[in-house]
Amino acid sequence: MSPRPVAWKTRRDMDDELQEIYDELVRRNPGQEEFHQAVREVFDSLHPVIDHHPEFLRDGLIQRLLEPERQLMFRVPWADDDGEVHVNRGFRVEFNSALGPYKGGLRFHPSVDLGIMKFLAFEQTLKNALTGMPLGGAKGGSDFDPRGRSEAEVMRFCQSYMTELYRHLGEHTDVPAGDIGVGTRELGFLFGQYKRITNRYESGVLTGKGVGWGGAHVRSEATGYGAVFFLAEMLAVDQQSLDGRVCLVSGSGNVALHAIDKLQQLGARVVACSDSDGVAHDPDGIDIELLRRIKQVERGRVADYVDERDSATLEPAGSIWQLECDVAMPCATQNELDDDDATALVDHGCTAVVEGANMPTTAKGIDVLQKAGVAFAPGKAANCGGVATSALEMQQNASRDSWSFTHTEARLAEIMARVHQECRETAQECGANDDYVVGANVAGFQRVAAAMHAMGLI
Ligand code: NDP
Ligand code: 2IT
Repeated sequence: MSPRPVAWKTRRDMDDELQEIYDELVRRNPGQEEFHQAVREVFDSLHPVIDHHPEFLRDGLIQRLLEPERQLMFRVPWADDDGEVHVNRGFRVEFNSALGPYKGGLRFHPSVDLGIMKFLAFEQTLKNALTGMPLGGAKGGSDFDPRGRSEAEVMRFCQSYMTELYRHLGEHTDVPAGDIGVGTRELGFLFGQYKRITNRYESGVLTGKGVGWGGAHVRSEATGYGAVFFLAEMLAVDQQSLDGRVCLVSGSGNVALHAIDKLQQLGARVVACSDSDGVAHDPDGIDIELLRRIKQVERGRVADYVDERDSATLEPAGSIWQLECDVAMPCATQNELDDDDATALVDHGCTAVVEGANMPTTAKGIDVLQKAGVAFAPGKAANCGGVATSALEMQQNASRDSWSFTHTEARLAEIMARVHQECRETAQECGANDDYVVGANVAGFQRVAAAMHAMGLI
């Protein structure tokens, strides 16, 4: 989009046509609040794009972009260690393939339903476009709850899930990865079953694989590391650095652990992390090696961390944003940071919020932060390092190559710097200086819309 001043409109000022499209979306997708929320946020950014590209309002392009290309729902039967049979629901929402094969993670969590899958797949479509890599958007998973399940039960579940999903996958068709409840262990079980059913060693069909069997260095670290690289770029705009910054990181899974690690490598002090049962407050700074052992080796809880660490106390679940900090990184789940949390962060002097998770801040929460002048980075920009490194894994698989950790981390840092720059420039072109939400939404949307427009009525 060429630089040109456009009248910036507020989020309450969507024009009639976009409002009609949005109302129709809500009517046709009842009860899918997270999906409505994700679309609404994008719509609130879109006026400058439509000003420049009125053709995007023609031929139903926006309506087509809001309708997933394909939505799969299937039965996943499995037996627990006592032989009792369970039936879960499996999902894969193949949202958009204008830019490349469907790409996005799998989530195993009891809260998973079709609306959650659609919000995540829609976000993923724009996020993947923002990386500038040839990736479509998708999300999948199940309402299976891995908590308290034995490794054998998790394996049987993964095998049953893949027994249906495999027919929809392929390195040029649909390429899943991990998300909440799905890490290297689960991807191993899923890849093993795919290989067995198809009799193909098709490395490029899944990303986030183990480094010894087709996985890329840095893919596990990439989402958390990438979000911190994005934060460092934001601070650098004002000639600031992470050195000495006090940070809060919610969650204690894949994204949170690696965000904490990189923050501390860059001189910050992370004083709290969490899970759904509580918050570990550790004013001395989180001992990352201890946390890693408890979470990754022992599959324990943050309460176990507090038990082993003298300087730490256990605070109630959901209370992390009440603590003092310079920087907050929500890295657990959607809508975990609301307007009350945002107000507390502002009152306690927080100056930057960077989303490692997908849509962790409510719309009202974002409003409070932006109005208070807190620098705010939305997930689709800040956490895109994960899927971008998945694309690097696909490149390596396609060329049967394997890059070093150092080389891959440098590529990730470059990508995050480029995405940061593109968000800033796009926001400026839209007359919305420093608004990373507008920058990310517009830059991602334009790429998908332009490709769909070029391809005719798809
Ligand atoms: P993990 O399963 O490794 O960790 C999830 C963490 O979030 C756990 O600490 C978990 O606590 C907490 N959590 C999850 N659901 C809830 C909930 N409903 N309420 C409170 N806490 C919750 O997942 P990831 O670290 O991979 O994912 C975290 C976020 O990052 C998600 O939003 C995901 O979509 C996003 N993301 C992940 C990417 C990746 O590469 N893995 C890439 C980009 C974004 P508990 O154990 O108590 O459930
Ligand atoms: O939300 C996300 O970007 C992911 N869970 C990672 C997706 C991927 O395909 O690497």
